[in-house]
Amino acid sequence: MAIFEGRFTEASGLRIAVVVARFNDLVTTRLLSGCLDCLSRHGIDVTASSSQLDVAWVPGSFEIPLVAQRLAASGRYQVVITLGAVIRGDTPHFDVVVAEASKGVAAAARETGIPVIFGVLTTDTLQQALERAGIKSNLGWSYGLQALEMGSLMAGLPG
Ligand code: INI
Repeated sequence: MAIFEGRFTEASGLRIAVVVARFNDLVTTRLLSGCLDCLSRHGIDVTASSSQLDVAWVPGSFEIPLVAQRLAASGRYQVVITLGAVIRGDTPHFDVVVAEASKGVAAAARETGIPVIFGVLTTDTLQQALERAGIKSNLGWSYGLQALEMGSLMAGLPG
């Protein structure tokens, strides 16, 4: 019997792309900072001269899937992380943006075979989003961890 599970200690060989939405950048810049802190503490070079990490900015969460798919298909990265914040209170078309972002991210992963981490916060208020982006905890850190786990897991799977 084989048991497949990702490790967090073999990150040095990974190349990672992060796609971040500028919309609600009060929240998304904090998610990015938590994510980079996690990656850095697990051995990823997150400095400006890094050849292991690239960051792509998109206007909003709606645009995340297109860019995530392009980067995943490039062959350069083993994992793509997406970061965004969609806040219901301020967004009449909340459901449309969230549905497109989530379905698009899932499709990008399936169609390329590269894990694409869904790091788009969906909350009712800006306060809730900020609480999850550093005021209480920072989910950006968790998304970084999930990326490391999936990168390692996929590398160990057959096929
Ligand atoms: N994009 C977000 O990432 N979060 C939001 O809360 C949001 N609101 O409120 O509308 C949002 N809209 C922009 C959207 O993602 C696209 O950038 C825009 O529609 C252009 O395609």
